[in-house]
Amino acid sequence: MGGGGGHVPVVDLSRKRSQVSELIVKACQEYGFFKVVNHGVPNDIIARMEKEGLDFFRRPATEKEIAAGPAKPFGYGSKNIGFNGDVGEVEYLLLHTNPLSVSQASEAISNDPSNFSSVVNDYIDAVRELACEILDLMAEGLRVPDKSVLSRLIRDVDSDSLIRLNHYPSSSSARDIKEHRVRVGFGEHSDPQILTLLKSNEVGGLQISLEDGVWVPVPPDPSSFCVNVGDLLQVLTNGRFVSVRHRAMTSSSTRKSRMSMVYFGTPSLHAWISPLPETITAETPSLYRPFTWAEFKKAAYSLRLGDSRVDLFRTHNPHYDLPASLSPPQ
Ligand code: GA4
Ligand code: GA4
Repeated sequence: MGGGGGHVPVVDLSRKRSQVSELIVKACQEYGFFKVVNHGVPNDIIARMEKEGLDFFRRPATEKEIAAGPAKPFGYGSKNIGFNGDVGEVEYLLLHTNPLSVSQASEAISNDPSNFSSVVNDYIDAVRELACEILDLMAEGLRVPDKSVLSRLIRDVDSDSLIRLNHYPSSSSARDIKEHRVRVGFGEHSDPQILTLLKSNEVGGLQISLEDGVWVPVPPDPSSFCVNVGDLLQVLTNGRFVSVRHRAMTSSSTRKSRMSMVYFGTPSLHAWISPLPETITAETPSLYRPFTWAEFKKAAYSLRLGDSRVDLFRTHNPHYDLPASLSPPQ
């Protein structure tokens, strides 16, 4: 695993299990981010998903708008992120991972909906397995006796997990390229969920933020998955793991566009989230109060993209008594 000097941690999942789990814990504590190689997700499953995404984004704007659908924030979107005025140089497809939602969304997205659903479902099944494997390794590294306590949250049949395809157009003019002019594709934020697995093509743009606010570019590498610690995992580990702030910039040096495929491992809406007992000690008492994913999600969508959400749920926070609009029904 490399660290510092502009490098990001890389974890080889084919190495000895005890070493892998240690490296993962270290990366999650220091960065909230790492790359995995030898991840076991079959290349053809990735390639087929990539093709569906590129075929879709290549279609004329008028056809893509039809795929936008009424169920905001799901379906196709362009430039607008969330509901509170955030924008970026990005177009996307956002889907719920449950098979019924996938098949319904496919009707508006593809001319061959049954093929589209089966490609997307295969991809979802493969990345969910990888996410669960990584969560089990984290639990082992944290010395949590119940090894599947984290992965169970996203294996739930009512999991609120998402899949998102982001397409970042390449710089529009020769002048942009010449002057290395970059624009914000997807602005600085942390992911609200438990764990994010991101796969991109060979075009760069992803950057992670270190604690001191320095931006570190993540070199594009089609053979790896990027793993982000989400807000819920920060809470579940009582702040030992940090949810990494990251952003995506449009490219300045190539005419090729960037596409990323992102899986957000998420519990069910009614799941209760609070620090695992093993992470609560005399020196570090529980930093967060218990809440449901539904409550956290509502808070996330009521704030701006770059706002910190976890702070609202800290036990010592003056906002502990949340406004009624953010409180769970009692
Ligand atoms: C960031 C991670 C996922 O892409 C996402 C995003 C969601 C959206 O685009 O609709 C959010 C954003 C993300 C964080 C805060 C809220 C919700 C936009 C926004 C302002 C789908 C998610 O779950 O949270
Ligand atoms: C917040 C959490 C759950 O209550 C909910 C909500 C959903 C709804 O249809 O009421 C959303 C809202 C919640 C977040 C953004 C989207 C979806 C309304 C809305 C504008 C059921 C959910 O899943 O997301």
